[in-house]
This record gives sequence, structure tokens and C-alpha cells, in this order.
Amino acid sequence: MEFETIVALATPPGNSGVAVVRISGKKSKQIAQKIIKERLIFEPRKMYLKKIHVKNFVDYALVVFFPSPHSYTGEDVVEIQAHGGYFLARCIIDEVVSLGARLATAGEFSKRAFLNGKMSLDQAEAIMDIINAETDMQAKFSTELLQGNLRESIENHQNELTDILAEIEAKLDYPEYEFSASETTNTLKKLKTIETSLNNLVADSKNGLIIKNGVKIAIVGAPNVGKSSLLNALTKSEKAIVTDIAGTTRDVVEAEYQYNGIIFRLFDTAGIHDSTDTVEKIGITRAIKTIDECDLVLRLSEPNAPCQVKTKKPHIDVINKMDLISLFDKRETENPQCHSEQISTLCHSERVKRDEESQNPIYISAKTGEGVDELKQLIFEKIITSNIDQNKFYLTNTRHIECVKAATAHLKNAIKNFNTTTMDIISAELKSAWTALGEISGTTANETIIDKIFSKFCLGK
Ligand SMILES: Nc1nc2c(ncn2[C@@H]2O[C@H](COP(=O)(O)OP(=O)(O)O)[C@@H](O)[C@H]2O)c(=O)[nH]1
Ligand SMILES: [Mg+2]
Repeated sequence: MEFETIVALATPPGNSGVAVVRISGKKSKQIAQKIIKERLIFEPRKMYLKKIHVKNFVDYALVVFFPSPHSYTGEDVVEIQAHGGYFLARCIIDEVVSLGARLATAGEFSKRAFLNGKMSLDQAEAIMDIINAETDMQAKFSTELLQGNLRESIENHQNELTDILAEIEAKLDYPEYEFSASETTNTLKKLKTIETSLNNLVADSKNGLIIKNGVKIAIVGAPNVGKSSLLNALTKSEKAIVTDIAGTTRDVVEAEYQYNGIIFRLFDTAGIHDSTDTVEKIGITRAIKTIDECDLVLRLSEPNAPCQVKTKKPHIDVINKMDLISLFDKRETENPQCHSEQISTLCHSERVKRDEESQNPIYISAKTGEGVDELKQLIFEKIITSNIDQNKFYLTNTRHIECVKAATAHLKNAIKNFNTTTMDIISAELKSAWTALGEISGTTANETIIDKIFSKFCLGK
């Protein structure tokens, strides 16, 4: 397949130490020769320090040539490493375009790499995940995806299906040879083993998605209970404005923290209560919407004033301002030793008042930080219900999960109807399962899927 020569900035736009301009396609070497004004025989993958001639000025840059097929895209590729700076990079790109290339679209280099057989679709997605990784766990699972762990196990299942399909097709060609009882048992056993393995992949993907996407948490409660203070305490920041004026937080404030390799995205919301203030009312509507979109809700309240916000979402009841109770205790008692005992008595009376579904609240002080680490652990345990095994492989990509689910559905049909329907219907189901699995690596993916995936990539990748 031959494509036009394309060019893009591979480094982020803006001022930097180095800017890398990447050119891919048949004309890339010839364009590079024109820019350095020399018919240089480029040795593969060797850096040359050369004068580059762009517009009406001359600068120095490093130029390297990767001949096809040993390049990222599989085509002839030239990379020009110039002085960082938006203007210079722009001028080089304009020059390359005037010499016969065109600007690349987002992800076009990677798309070419896929179309030229340099990488599979899941590997291309893994590269994007590595670029976007913010935690060591995200990076770990993305690099494993890139190394082909998923593809290997999926291809094994495809090969197993191919063997079973070959047996079925043979029987279809010779109708006089029917499946014997033992052959049926054997084939069904093989199909069920594949189904179980795929089901396990989907079940475990819950953790995979948490690792990749993080967890969204809404902090809700009445005005002034300390929602903004809690966001700041959990994220060790001053992101949200804290005052004793009710209605300070109007829009949703976002901040995040990492705990055990997982990203927790917090959404501090306007205090939910009956308000007549127009702006505050909009904030309250947004708070309610935020609850809908979150994975977990922290229902925050002060001691002896339970949170009135109801939710069916997974939630944790958090009682804030426990330092005030400590102060009260200290004033009231001669003996500070009684202090923790009295807190637990107060906490107990508080607990009895609360309704059934919101038992076991956690007691904290966003002001002193007391109980905040325990809250982080509690949030983690509420979300991660099964252990994350670092040695295991998790599906982290929704597209891959959907492909596995589709394959499992076809397998399930084949298994259910194996003894009651014709073999050509079973064969069609198994072929569909095979095709669904092939979409992960891209061997059976159609152009729309491929275009959709690469359009999410950044320019120059
Ligand atoms: N004593 C005490 N005061 C707190 C605590 N958390 C918040 N506050 C105070 O309560 C007031 C309201 O806090 P803020 O975080 O703005 O509440 P929000 O309206 O729920 O966001 C401020 O004066 C905070 O300093 C706490 O744990 N202890
Ligand atoms: Mg607030």
C-alpha cells in the first residue's frame, strides 16, 4: 500500500530544548536532502548534524533516516531534531509541506504502522495508554499490553476455535459422519474452557478499568460541613476555597490523589439544601448531577446532624469536625484520658440515630487531618473489592472488553444449542466468536473501527 508523505511535530508545541519533526513516506529522504541542501547518502539510523535551510534562514539540526521497513511506520521515515521553539518547528513543517508532504492527521503515523503490519491494534492502543499513564500501575499494565500479553492469550483461544471449527467443517462436508457422543462431550468441554477463560477476563476487567480510569468520588452534604476542607485534606492541596460562609462552593471543584497506585478523582460540590440564590441553585443541580456520574459518594456531615443527601450509589458516611468534640471534651473534663472514651460514647449515640443503610460512619477532622488516612484506606477497600494481582493481566480497554463479551455471547449460544441445532448454525456462531476476538488485534476490524481508534491519538504519533 502506498501513501502520501506526511509530516508532523512529534514533540509538544511550545518552547522546549528540542523539537522533533517527523516525516514518513516515499519522499521523506528526498525532502530531507533538499532541506540540508546536500545529496547525502543517509546511513540507516545514523544521526547527522547538518545545516537546515528553511525560509530565509539557516540553523543546525540533527537529521536521522530510518529506511523502510525498519521504522515506526514501516515506511521511509526522517526525523529532524531542531532547536525547540514553536516558530522554528512551524517553519520546518511549512518547508517540508512545500517540498511535497502534507500535514499528518492525529494518529496517522501509528495508523500506518498498523496498516503496514508493524503493530497490532491493541499494541497501538497500548502506546497511547503509555503516553497517557499517570501511575506506575497504569504504565505497568500498558507496557504489558504492548508486549503482547493480551494478544497471545486471545490468539491461543482463536487457534483453539479454529481447530474446533475445522472438525465441524469436516463433518459438514461429509454429512454421513456425525458427531459421536464422546466427540460431542469433548468439543463441548473445550468450548466451555474457552468460555470460562473469557468470562474470567471480563470479570477481572473491573479492576483493570479502575486502574486505567481511576475512581470518581463526589463529596456531598449540607453547607459548611467541611466538604471543601475534606477535598483539600485528601489531596493535600488548597484547591477548594474554604470559608465559614455557607454557599462558598458553587461550581464543582475537581482535584485528585493517588493511593496504592489508583487515581481517585474528587468532586467537591455545592452544599445541598433549599436555596433561593440563583447561582447557588445551579450549583446544587450540578452537585446532584455529579452524584449520578460518580462511582462513590462521600456523605459528609457534622456530629449530631446526619447528612440528608440520599443516594443509591455506593457511599461512605463521613462525620467531620471531630476536633470540636475533642475540644469540648477537654473543656468539660479534668482528666484528658477520658477523652477518647467520651468520643466513642458520642460516636455511639450518633451511630444509633442513623438509619440502617448508613451504618458505620467514619469519624474525621478535615482541619487536623485526624482520620483522613483511614478514610483513604476505607475508600480503597470499598472500590477494590477483589485483590489486584500484580502478576496477573487485566483488560483495561473498554473496546477490548466489548470484543471479549461479544465473543463470549456467541460461544454461549454455540454451547447452549450444540445438541439441538444444526452444525452450520454452531459453526456460524463460532466464526462470529473468532471474528469478535480478532477485532482486538485488528485482524478482523473494519475501517470504521480502525479510523475511530486512531483519531483518538495525538498529532505526530
Ligand atoms: N473545627 C473544624 N472546622 C472545620 C473542619 N472542616 C471544616 N471546618 C470549617 O468549617 C467551615 C466550612 O468549611 P468548608 O470546607 O468551606 O465547608 P463546605 O461548605 O462544606 O465546603 C470553615 O470555616 C472550615 O474551616 C474540621 O474538621 N474542624
Ligand atoms: Mg465548599
